[in-house]
Amino acid sequence: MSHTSETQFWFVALVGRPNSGKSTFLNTLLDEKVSIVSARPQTTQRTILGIYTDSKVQIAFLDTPGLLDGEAYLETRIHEEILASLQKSDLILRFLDPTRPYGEEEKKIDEVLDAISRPILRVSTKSDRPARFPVPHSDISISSITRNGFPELLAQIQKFLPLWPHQYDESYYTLQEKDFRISECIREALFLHLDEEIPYACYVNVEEIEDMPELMKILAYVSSETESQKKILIGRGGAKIQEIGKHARLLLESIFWKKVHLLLRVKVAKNWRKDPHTLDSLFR
Ligand SMILES: Nc1nc2c(ncn2[C@@H]2O[C@H](COP(=O)(O)OP(=O)(O)OP(=O)(O)O)[C@@H](O)[C@H]2O)c(=O)[nH]1
Ligand SMILES: [Mg+2]
Repeated sequence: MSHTSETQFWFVALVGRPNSGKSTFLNTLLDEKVSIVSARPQTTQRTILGIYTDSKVQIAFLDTPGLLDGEAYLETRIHEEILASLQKSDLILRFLDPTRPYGEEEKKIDEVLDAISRPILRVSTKSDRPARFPVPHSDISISSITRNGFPELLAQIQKFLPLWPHQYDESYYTLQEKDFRISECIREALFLHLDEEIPYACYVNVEEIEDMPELMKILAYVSSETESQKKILIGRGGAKIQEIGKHARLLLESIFWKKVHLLLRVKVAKNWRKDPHTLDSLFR
């Protein structure tokens, strides 16, 4: 850990509407799978810490959930999660997606950010694709496919960073608990293998982990809201849940660098999205 006054450190929040490419940016920058990604909006539900360190600079990125204008219980928790991360941050990277129009969601984010006085860098994302709706007043344009704009963005961030000792050992790129990481990988698999509402109607809890030097054994439950969702989750002869399990297992093996045995069981938890106890356990 570096303690010299020559080093720089800060918390930098990634904020923007769902699907604008926040999590992909973080994974690409760190070259590690810290945050799950899908083509569907609202993939990230909890703030994910990703730590970037070089010889001089350490940046603790807070990858926040996409900001949505919802009134429901789950959305309220997600909103609280975003606000807490904004409070913690010293600089905000506002992600703006030029492949979609600047809509009501963006105005809502403007309002939230106006209420939090932090410096903001406006980052136009997905520059490898045609910018059908160019971002007004963008400071920088990046692509997480080509890494175009990454060095320039880091240089711009660095101008804001105060001289400050690095807060994390340089070998750390995240501080997520093992069970959280596992449940996130399973959630990513749900997003990739199930259509429409179903991934949003499911939550995951990891029941048992037996972690040995060359093998990790995991028992996890996927809970859906209804019996009919449970049927779809399981699929014909268990085919769907096997596909989901395989995706999650491969992801976990690449993260933990060991063989993984993953047993997935499916349950129904009626109305869990309105149940304060379940939400407490997910947003603990
Ligand atoms: N072409 C292209 N696609 C991108 C880029 N960055 C992200 N994507 C795609 O955009 C989709 C959303 O990416 P995410 O990183 O999950 O977006 P997010 O902002 O974290 O979304 P939420 O977690 O829902 O708020 C995925 O399909 C990514 O592959 C990029 O630079 N170029
Ligand atoms: Mg995300």
